[in-house]
Parts: sequence; structure tokens; C-alpha cells
Amino acid sequence: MFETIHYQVTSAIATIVLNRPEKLNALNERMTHEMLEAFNQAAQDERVRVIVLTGAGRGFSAGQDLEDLQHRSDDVSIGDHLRRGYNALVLLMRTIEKPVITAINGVAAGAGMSIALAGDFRLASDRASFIQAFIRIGLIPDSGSTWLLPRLIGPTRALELMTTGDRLSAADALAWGLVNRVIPAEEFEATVAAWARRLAEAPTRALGLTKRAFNQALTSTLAEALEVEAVLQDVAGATADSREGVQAFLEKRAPVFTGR
Ligand code: T3D
Repeated sequence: MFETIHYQVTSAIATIVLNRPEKLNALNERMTHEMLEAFNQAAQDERVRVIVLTGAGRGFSAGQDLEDLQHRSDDVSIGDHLRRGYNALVLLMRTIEKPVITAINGVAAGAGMSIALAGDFRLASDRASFIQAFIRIGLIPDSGSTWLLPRLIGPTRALELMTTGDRLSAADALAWGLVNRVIPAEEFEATVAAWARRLAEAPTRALGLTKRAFNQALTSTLAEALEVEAVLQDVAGATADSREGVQAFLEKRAPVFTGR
């Protein structure tokens, strides 16, 4: 059904693989729309409790396909292209109430880096690297980088990366707080799978509500954040998983969460 990505659901884990390895998974219009479709499917599929996004081959994604950009019709402005594609995708990744792991197997450049940053958990192979490539082609950072990057690594380092277009290694990305873990390439797939399994067995509703509260708090006052916590805790406290968590604690056994 998809041409530029692979999508599969196994054991509550939806895996989306960007699949144009010969171009380091550069993003053409079709791929962006297929990603949107896959994330929407995963959001709506009740079996899915975690979503993993990764790339085939040696790249995660080299960002906008520049051949595609060059041959694009003049009828669509860059701004409209962003609004319809990357903006919608990044917003969806940040607001889906299921955890999203971006498993960054190789280079993530331009919009490919922005999409990598939009994951709730960013796991990098030791072969990964990060490039705010926009400036190299006379563009400004887009697809959420201006918002996400300074929040992750601070304004000083973010502006340096954005204005130089220098490559950031996986090791520096870890030291700067851009990724959660750096994993040796040989162990990458297994480690990502273990993270995904752990999240798939967690109380999904509480994870989703945590994500909502966390994201809202990034732009709110303390008073607003406290109120959001109170409202969402009502919802979390009424879930079957919360009842199971308390019961399991009292019975001195491991909880079995079902995601409800
Ligand atoms: O309107 C809008 O949509 C605006 C939105 C913009 C958002 C953006 O993402 S702007 C930034 C776009 N991305 C770039 O500028 C990055 C371009 N790529 C590179 O600079 C390099 O490829 C990398 C530094 C990422 C990796 O370098 P390297 O040496 O490891 O690989 P390579 O040899 O450059 O690339 C391998 C192949 O992929 C090569 O094809 P070939 O020669 O083997 O046939 C290369 O042309 C192709 N490729 C890599 N990136 C792109 C690409 N083809 C099209 N578009 C790409 N972005």
C-alpha cells in the first residue's frame, strides 16, 4: 500500500521505516504524505501502544529531496508545502497520545533532523549524526527545528548549529541532551526493540496524558500547568491501568497493564 515507507504492527508496536535508502531517505512529497498516513493509522489503531520511526540503510533522513524541490511546480510556495507536509507531520508526532521513538540509525539532516527531534524518545546509533543543513542551501530551519532544538540543547548551541550547518556527532548529541541514548550500531535494533517493548507494556493512557501535560507545560505558567495536571489526573485515575497499578502494588506483584 505504501511506496516509500514500510509500515508494520507487531506486538502493539507500530514501526515506520523510511525506505529510500539510495537517497539517504530524502523526503519527497509522497513520502511525507505516507508518513502522515502511517502516523494517523497508528494513532487510531487500538492495538498500537508505541510508534517507532527509523530509516532503511545508512541514513535516517537527509531532509527535503532537493531534486524534488527543484522540479516542484511554482504554484505551491515553500510555506504552503511546509504547512501541508512537515508541519502537519511534526504536530501529529508531538500530539499523538502514544509514545513515539525516533530511532536515528544514521545521518539526520534538514527536515530529517527536525523529524528526529520530534520523537518523544530519541535513540541514536553511534553512526548517527545531525546537521541543520538548511543554511547550507540558503534556507532557514523549518519543520519545528526553531522550536525544538533550543528547548533540547539550549539557545547558544542551537543557534550555532543552525547558522553554521556543522555536523553534530552522536556522542556530542548525547552530551548536549539532544538524544536519550547512543547505542553501538550492532546493538541498535535490539536496544530499540527493548525500549519499544517496555513502552508497549506501560500504562498507555497515562503515557499519552503525560505527553499532553508535558507539551502544554512547555508553553504555560506554573498555575496553568498545575491545573492541567489536576484535570488530566482525573482522567488517568479513572483508567483500568491505574486501578491495576494500585492493586498490583497492594498485592505485591508486577502490574499487567492493558493500555486501557
Ligand atoms: O520546500 C521545502 O520543502 C523546503 C523544506 C526544506 C527542508 C529541508 O530539509 S532543507 C535541507 C535539505 N537537505 C539537505 O540539504 C541535505 C543534503 N544532503 C547532504 O548534505 C548529504 O547528503 C549528507 C550530509 C546528508 C550526507 O552526505 P554523504 O556524503 O554521507 O552522502 P551523499 O553521497 O551526499 O548522499 C548519498 C546519496 O543521497 C547521493 O546520491 P548519489 O550521488 O549516490 O546518486 C545524494 O545525492 C543523495 N541525497 C542526499 N541527500 C539528498 C539526496 N538527494 C536528494 N535530496 C537530498 N536531500
